[in-house]
Amino acid sequence: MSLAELRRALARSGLNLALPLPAADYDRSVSADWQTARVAPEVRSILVVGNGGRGFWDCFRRSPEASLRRDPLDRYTERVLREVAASQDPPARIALYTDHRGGTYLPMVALARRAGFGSPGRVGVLIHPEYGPWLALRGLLYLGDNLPYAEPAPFDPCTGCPAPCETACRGGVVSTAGVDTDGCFRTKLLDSTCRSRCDARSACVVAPEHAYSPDQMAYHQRVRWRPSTLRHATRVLVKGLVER
Ligand code: B12
Ligand code: SF4
Ligand code: SF4
Repeated sequence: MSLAELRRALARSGLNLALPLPAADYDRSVSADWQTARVAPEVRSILVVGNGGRGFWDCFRRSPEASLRRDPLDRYTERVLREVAASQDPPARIALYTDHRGGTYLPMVALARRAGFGSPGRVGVLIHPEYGPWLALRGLLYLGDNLPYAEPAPFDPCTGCPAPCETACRGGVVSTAGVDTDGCFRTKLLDSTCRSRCDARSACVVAPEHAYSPDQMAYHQRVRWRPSTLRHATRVLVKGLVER
């Protein structure tokens, strides 16, 4: 399947961002457990898959997974990626952004940057030239073909920007140094508004027309309570008290 055909197949389900990375570039970015020699020795290219704007959410809302209680969006993503992977000859392997090997997640942001998804903005998340901060990284396809790769063009949206993201942030955690992720998480625990929307992200001047819908935003902003989240929450709350 050509890159254009792969993109069309993914985009039909809302995964409208897919950029290839040569296997050697991928191997330079990941830990030992994630090397292609261990994950899929025969691969030549890795397709980094994500979504920008609202389309993916709309496709998901119409899917059978939307009524599931546990991780419905991730389960929808997994089905779509598996279906596209199975249509390859030979079938491709997949990895999801939530997968870990040897206790390590994939460095999805580093891989996406290298593939050309954009640059990290002051507001923390990657800023994409067309979709601004309104994108998410969903997973990878490991493919046997050599897909065409182009070095990403330089993109620096924050230099010279008046940075309305900084003043809009409810926790005061966005600065020229980027976002203080522990401070942001602490604010989310203490301020319920940040558990349903991110005013800093919404203030970004790049591509506001692609902003997530309120229900899409609320889904992504919620805190998912798991044992690891509890440990993380305790750590950032204690750190906040010590820093006072
Ligand atoms: C674990 C995780 C978290 C944990 C981090 C806990 C911890 N410190 O270990 C928690 C639950 C707190 C979290 C929160 C968020 N996350 Co997160 N997270 C991940 C995940 C699944 C793994 C990160 C990792 O360990 N990578 C491997 C190591 C080697 O790479 P790393 O870059 O050094 O990892 C560190 C950073 O990624 C950082 N981190 C995690 N999330 C985010 C988000 C932002 C904006 C920043 C600046 C840093 C950051 O924590 C990691 C460990 O220290 C990734 C997906 C992935 N596989 O990368 C998403 C991911 C990085 N998260 C993402 C997002 C959007 C968020 C949130 C904004 C979600 C939200 N709407 O609230 C928040 C913001 C962070 C904050 N303010 O606290 C996106 C970023 C996408 C983008 N467009 O740039 C990712 C890629 C998921 C996705 N589907 O797109 N996250
Ligand atoms: S969620 Fe709240 S604290 Fe975190 S960056 Fe957005 S506005 Fe700031
Ligand atoms: S508002 Fe400006 S400074 Fe803030 S993240 Fe967007 S482009 Fe960067």
